[in-house]
Amino acid sequence: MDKMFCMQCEQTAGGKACTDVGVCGKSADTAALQDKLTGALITASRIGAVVSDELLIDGLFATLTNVNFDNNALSALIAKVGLPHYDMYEVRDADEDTRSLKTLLLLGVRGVAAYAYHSRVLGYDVSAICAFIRKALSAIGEPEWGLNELLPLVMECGKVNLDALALLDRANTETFGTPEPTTVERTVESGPFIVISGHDLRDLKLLLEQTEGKGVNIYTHGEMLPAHGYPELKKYAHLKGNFGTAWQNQQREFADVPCAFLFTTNCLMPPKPSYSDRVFTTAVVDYPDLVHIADKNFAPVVAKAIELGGYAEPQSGGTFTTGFGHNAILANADAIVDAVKSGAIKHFFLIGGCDGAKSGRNYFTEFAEQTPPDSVILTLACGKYRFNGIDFGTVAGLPRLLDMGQCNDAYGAITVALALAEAFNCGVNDLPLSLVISWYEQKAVSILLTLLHLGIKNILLGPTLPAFVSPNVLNYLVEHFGIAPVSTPEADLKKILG
Ligand code: FSO
Ligand code: SF4
Repeated sequence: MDKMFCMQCEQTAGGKACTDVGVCGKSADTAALQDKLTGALITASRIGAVVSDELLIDGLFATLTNVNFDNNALSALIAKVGLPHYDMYEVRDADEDTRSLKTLLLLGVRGVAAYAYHSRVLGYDVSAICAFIRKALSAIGEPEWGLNELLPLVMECGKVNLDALALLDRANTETFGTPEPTTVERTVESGPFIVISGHDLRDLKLLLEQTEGKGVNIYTHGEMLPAHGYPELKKYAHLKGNFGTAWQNQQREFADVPCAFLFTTNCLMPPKPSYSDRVFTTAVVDYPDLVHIADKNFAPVVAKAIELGGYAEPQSGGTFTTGFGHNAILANADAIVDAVKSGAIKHFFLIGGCDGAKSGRNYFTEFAEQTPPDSVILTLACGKYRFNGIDFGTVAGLPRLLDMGQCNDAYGAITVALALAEAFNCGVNDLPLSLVISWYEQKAVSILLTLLHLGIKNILLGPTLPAFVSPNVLNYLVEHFGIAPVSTPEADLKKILG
């Protein structure tokens, strides 16, 4: 008998399911607790038990890939829900289309919950989003429901995720200002420093406040890179730059580095002994034996950074640029429209999504490299690290590569696409725009559902298609939306550009 069953991310074992131990490092007993937690939230939704929005969101976020590996923390969440759990094996053992749609819905609402989390901690009302999450969880527990009942809910999940992304865009800009194009240093200066990873801008702000004037520099990691574009964050002189590359390289890039690391959300990998003494977690992230900061008093992180002392000499690196959110791009809307009309810009590519460890992900580097010089590359999320070190030059006075932000900022890309469609008086699918999306975990699932809800067609998805999509569900997606797996950069570019 299988020790566990998890197929929720792109690196799932054998492209099917992790059944012994997670490729991500999740153990079978942790997987069982995550199932129990999900099952208890399903029970709560089915019987209408009072579970606060906070607990609902935290509980779902804790089950995302690379977030919570700590059995005590998961058991505490289960105890807080305090209800018997729906058996998640009912989903696994359902017919393959029901299982596929229920899994799509569950992973979709996990992604929605992650986005709602950031808005909630900034004080925004997420009750309408949570109402849908409860409806979706309840549907997952419906024994008789199949394709006809579940498909509309899967599509509705995409709509609700759009609402969640729009709310987060508002929450971030109202709290931290409108992102502006910014050059980010990759040189690490001498002296004590902290590297902060994950997506939570509020945690970064709190850390910046608590370290101001303490002689400790702050560097962002992974998905925290776009934070440098926000006026209310970049104003801190000790927010120095960005460290390392995408999440899957952390075990190599963190080894023996003389600083403290703070993880605010995914993607945490099991820390290696060479640096595990200096990794801290906060919020929904947890890992056995690491110090967890529950009260947002980051003094232990600061103390560790001072103890380690940082580098004696600066470690030189290049630069990245970020901060091309929808406001920054649309400030140039007239120039962009003119450039398209004159033929100076012939095509837009959105190449983004999550990064991951598989070698097939070189596709996204090669694809970006092979895009023609009269095209613009919009990017977002950690997949950008596959090519954001490359100088793509400029087109029509704009940088060819525009980093729109985190995966959380997918709303910005949607806003730009809709604005261009309006300017050209056409539909989004008629624009010279192609979406080439890399996926890894459940936030990407919710974004994909949002793109489908908007009727966006011909998305190229890679590096592989999700294991939880059954042949019938895939046929539906191909027939209605023209979704296709990536092939080779050469063939895909030829198909797109004709
Ligand atoms: Fe990446 Fe990880 Fe942002 Fe994900 S750091 S993979 S989709 O958690 O959330 O893009
Ligand atoms: Fe496997 Fe991904 Fe689940 Fe981890 S999250 S156990 S790698 S499918």
